[in-house]
Amino acid sequence: ARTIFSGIQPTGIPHLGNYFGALANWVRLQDAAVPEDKLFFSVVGWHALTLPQDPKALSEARAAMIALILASGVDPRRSIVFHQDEVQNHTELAWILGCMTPLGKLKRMTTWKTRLAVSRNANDESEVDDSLLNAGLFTYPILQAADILAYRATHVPVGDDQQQHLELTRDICEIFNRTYPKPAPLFRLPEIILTPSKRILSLRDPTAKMSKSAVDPNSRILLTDSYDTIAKRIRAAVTDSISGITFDPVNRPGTSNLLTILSACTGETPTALAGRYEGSNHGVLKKDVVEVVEETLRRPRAEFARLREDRAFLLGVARDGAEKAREYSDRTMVEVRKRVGLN
Ligand code: AQP
Repeated sequence: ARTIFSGIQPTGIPHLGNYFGALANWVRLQDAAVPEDKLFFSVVGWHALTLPQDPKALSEARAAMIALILASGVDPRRSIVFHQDEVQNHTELAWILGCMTPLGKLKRMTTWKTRLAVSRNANDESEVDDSLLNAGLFTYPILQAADILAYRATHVPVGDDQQQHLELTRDICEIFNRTYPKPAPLFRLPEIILTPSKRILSLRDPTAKMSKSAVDPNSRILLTDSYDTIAKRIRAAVTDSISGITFDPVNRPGTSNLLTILSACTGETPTALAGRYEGSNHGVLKKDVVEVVEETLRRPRAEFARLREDRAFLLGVARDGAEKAREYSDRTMVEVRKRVGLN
């Protein structure tokens, strides 16, 4: 049997990238699961705190995320949907794992190196602006490892941007098992399930990924966007002035991104789609992208509108989810405490 764990940050309404990269993929895994499999899908509030958040906005996004996960098709009768920050085992395990994680491994994380680079003084590279960095930004890959290992997950679906963190989780898992091997290794080495869909890029700057926290709202399409908003944002998407349509992510990132979106919505490969639009133009391509995106989002959008009115139901799902998550992770923690000598 498989135990699947994945999470999403409550940093805003999910966009097309989160939908294809995470939510829709979770539904696919849920549909393919056998009754013995266990699926944990978590809203990872503690991770959101690594960057400054407005408390009111965070609280709203956190509550909405449960509804959005369900609206995407995750079924709380088959999957355990919960708030990470309601299960204290994650932070306790993160501390224990942190005490056995070599510093060098954390320093090698690309996410950290990128943060560090941004905070460096342009004139003097050795100077770092500390106000842009915090300890949480450095150590959150350990919390991620704890999220996964608390459930002794066997499979973790992630986007390629998360692959390095998953490798670290596997390293930490091996370190724990090696340090406390008796009576038998506690953790199973989690396998990475790379999301099959390609990275969706910003509609305004196709060299960056589509992101919840990018400043320009026109750079993304949200799960809750109306048909008119979808049409406006796709029509304004940055492409290029080359005639005809080809799939060429290096030289034509904007055009290729539209093909990637079309591909994610239809299941056809971007190259096959490019062949179909070869003699066409951006206007025609964009028109079709608008229609397939609308078709894709119509149901989740309507479901979200319906679910958000049912506060009692949503609170019940989160409460039951946290209870079950606690029950499973408690079993791991009893064993962890015993092994490290804190029982
Ligand atoms: N543009 C993207 N294309 C494909 N997949 C994406 N994911 C994120 N952006 C894209 C995938 O969504 C999952 C959940 O992401 P997250 O909310 O935990 O954090 P994130 O990756 O940092 O997403 P955002 O939208 O960029 O949020 P902010 O702006 O708050 O940092 C992950 O599996 C990720 O791969």
